[in-house]
Parts: sequence; structure tokens; C-alpha cells
Amino acid sequence: MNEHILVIIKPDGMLKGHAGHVLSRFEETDLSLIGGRVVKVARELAETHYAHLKDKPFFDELIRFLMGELHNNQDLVLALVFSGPDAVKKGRAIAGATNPELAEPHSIRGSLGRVTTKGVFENVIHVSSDTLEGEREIKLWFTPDEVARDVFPVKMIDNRRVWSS
Ligand code: IDP
Ligand code: MG
Repeated sequence: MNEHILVIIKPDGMLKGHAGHVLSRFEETDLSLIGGRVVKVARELAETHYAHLKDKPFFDELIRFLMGELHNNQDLVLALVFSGPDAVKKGRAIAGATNPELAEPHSIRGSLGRVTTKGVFENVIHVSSDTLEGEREIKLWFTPDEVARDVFPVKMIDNRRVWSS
């Protein structure tokens, strides 16, 4: 059964030129790349993406991080959709643990991430942590026409294809 995940090269990864490396790591798996866009991260998108963390003490810093405010105003990220068997497990293994200092050394976060002196986890990539989160996030970052396979149901509104829920 195929799973679908959102992967984001975060501003630290974009600024440091790690997008190609991340793509290479995913290309070593059997996952298929079925969507990709360069996205300017507005505050509303960042806050919606991380809405489940809004009560955390690091939330404001996290939003500023995703908007690129901690990285030379690097406000463009690369958002990717990967699909395939066990995509969540494979994607999370490539990413490594949330805290770069605890992440497996050969993972993306373990090898390329860092914790700032202010305690921000600069962890290079986002990967959906389960299939429900993957669905919510893909629908948030992509329209149906921007995903090259029919992964979730769509409906027509004013002659446009939109996600049906
Ligand atoms: P995940 O990215 O591994 O799924 P989440 O718990 O969903 O981890 O947290 C989302 C993001 O919030 C992390 O990737 C990281 O950038 C940041 N974050 C999570 N926990 C902490 C923390 O304890 N301190 C600082 N930043 C954190
Ligand atoms: Mg998460």
C-alpha cells in the first residue's frame, strides 16, 4: 500500500545548498517523486503547517525559522511529495531524529543539522510523521493539479479541481 509524504527542504538546507543531497538520498529509495514546488513561506502557511505546535515555547522561533528569518531571509523552500510503500518510515529514517544532536550521524539531520545557541533545531528537512499528517500537509502545500498522480479525492468548483476535503 503506497503512502504519501510531504518533504520540505527548510531555509537552513536551502541556504547551505543541501537540496541536491536530500534529493539524492530519496532517489536511493523506491519512493516516487510525484510533486515539487519552490514555495515562498508566508506566515499564515508556516503557522498552519505547524498549528499542532502552537502551545510550545519554541513556536514563535520555529515560525521565524520556516519563514527564513533566521537564515538571511531565505524565504523560499523546496516542497516535495514522495509516494511509495512505507514512505513514512523510509522518509523519517533518511531525516533522522528531530533534534540534530540526537539524530543518527548518517541521517540528513545528524550530518547536516545543528542546534543554535538559542536552542532552535536547524534540522534541514521536514518529513511527514504519519500518513494522516502527510495527507493534511500535501493538501496544504499543493493543489491537485500540482501533484502528478491522483493521490486524494478531488472535486470541481468553478471548473477548478480542488481537494474534496
Ligand atoms: P519533526 O520535524 O521531527 O516531525 P516535530 O515534533 O513535528 O518534529 O517538530 C516540528 C519542528 O519543530 C522540528 O522539526 C523542529 O524544527 C522544531 N522543534 C521540535 N521540537 C523542538 C524543541 O524541543 N526545540 C526546538 N525546536 C523544536
Ligand atoms: Mg512533525
